[in-house]
Amino acid sequence: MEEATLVIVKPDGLKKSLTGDILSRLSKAGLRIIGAKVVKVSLELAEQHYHHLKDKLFYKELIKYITGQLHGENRVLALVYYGESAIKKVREIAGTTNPEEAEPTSIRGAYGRILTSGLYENVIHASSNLQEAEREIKLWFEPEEIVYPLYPARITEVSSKKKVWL
Ligand code: IDP
Ligand code: MG
Repeated sequence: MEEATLVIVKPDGLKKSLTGDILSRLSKAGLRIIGAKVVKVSLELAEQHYHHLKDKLFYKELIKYITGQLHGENRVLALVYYGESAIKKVREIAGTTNPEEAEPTSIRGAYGRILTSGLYENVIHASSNLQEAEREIKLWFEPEEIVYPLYPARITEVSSKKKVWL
């Protein structure tokens, strides 16, 4: 089945200049990139993204991680990949959650580590199932930022302030 998945290159990936290598590893899956942007992660976005982990002991540290407070780098690269079995293919290339248990040839196995706080610093995020992918893609991207009619969307009139170039 053709499906979409969200990938986030986390702040450690950017800090260590791993973006190029990560993208070329992911390109081996033969998927299409249908959305991509650099995002400054707000506390609100971080909390929504990781809401299912809010009871975990590592949650506070995880929020600091994704908002860049651990790396002095509040920037992530968010991407949407689309194609046959995209979720599984990307998870395989990413490696398992714990970087010490991940295949050494996977992204997390090659570049991840466990911090002294116990947090898994594992370089990228990848959606783990269809439902999660849809929720996450809708959280991180507006319909117009994706060059493919992925999920139903509607036109709405909004009157709000917008920043424009001088
Ligand atoms: P995933 O990123 O492989 O889908 P999740 O369970 O969704 O794993 O956890 C989100 C993130 O929280 C992980 O990528 C990792 O950075 C961190 N994390 C998850 N489980 C643990 C743990 O047991 N100890 C420390 N950090 C963890
Ligand atoms: Mg997850």
